[in-house]
Amino acid sequence: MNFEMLKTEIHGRVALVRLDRPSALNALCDQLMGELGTALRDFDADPAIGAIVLTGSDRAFAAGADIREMQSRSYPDTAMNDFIGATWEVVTTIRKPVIAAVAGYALGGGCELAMMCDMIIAADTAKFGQPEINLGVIPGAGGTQRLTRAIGKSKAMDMVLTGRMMDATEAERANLVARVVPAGELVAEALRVATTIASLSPVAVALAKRSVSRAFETTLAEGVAYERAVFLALFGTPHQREGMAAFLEKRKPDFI
Ligand code: CO8
Repeated sequence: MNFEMLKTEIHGRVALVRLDRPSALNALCDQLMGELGTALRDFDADPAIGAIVLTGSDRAFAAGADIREMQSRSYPDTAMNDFIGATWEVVTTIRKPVIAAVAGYALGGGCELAMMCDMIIAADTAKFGQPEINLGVIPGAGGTQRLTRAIGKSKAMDMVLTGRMMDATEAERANLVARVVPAGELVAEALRVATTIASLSPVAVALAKRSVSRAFETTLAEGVAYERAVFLALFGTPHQREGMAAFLEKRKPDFI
């Protein structure tokens, strides 16, 4: 795939997507978001890919939506053109696991993009924040909702109302990130996690992701009923037979 603001690499069954707009700390302009949507959709449709890692540079995962591009927008235009729309939601429509590997700044839309992924692995240099309040606006790509679900009301209010940044240690303590690793090991660690996931049953992985994601959308009783239906449905797949037989035969399962 050829992009101007992204770099992509294939590592076995894992696709690595690197935001690559260094002149603006990976600010998420329309073109970059369009390219990201194309790359993610293509990898999602490719059966040779089992998981995706989304990363930025050492300095910035992404410093937010592009302020230069947004600055001249006015209310009737933004309402009529829905300028956030589908390009920003695309990550949430991907069926395969997407791991955000965050070093440096993940601010505003950058933090929101990371939170749309299925898990965040952070370098010890990562800095998360929703600084939109300093620009006279508020988060616009799910920040007030996903951050609050991730870290709770009081801390989310602290972040959203003051616009302060949170370092990697605080982010791990607050459950915003799954793990923190030294900056030099970030991409390797994310690729290791993604490679493990990509070696497992693709159907079980997709349904496990969907079931956990359900927890954010529904009641406990409905979520548990959904999980039960998925669990039972997986007994209709060859992967359940292979996984359980491999355990009993004391060998590695072959899901792919
Ligand atoms: N948009 C556009 N350009 C940016 C952005 C951005 N968000 N962030 C940095 N840049 C540019 C700078 O303008 C600068 O460009 P130039 O060299 O041409 O002047 C270059 O990147 C380097 O930035 P700095 O010189 O500022 O670097 P510093 O190391 O001094 O500071 C910071 C780094 C702290 C990250 C600083 O750049 C900063 O505060 N950036 C803005 C952070 C921010 O406010 N983000 C929130 C943006 S609003 C948002 O994300 C709303 C999301 C809504 C989603 C849906 C919308 C479509």
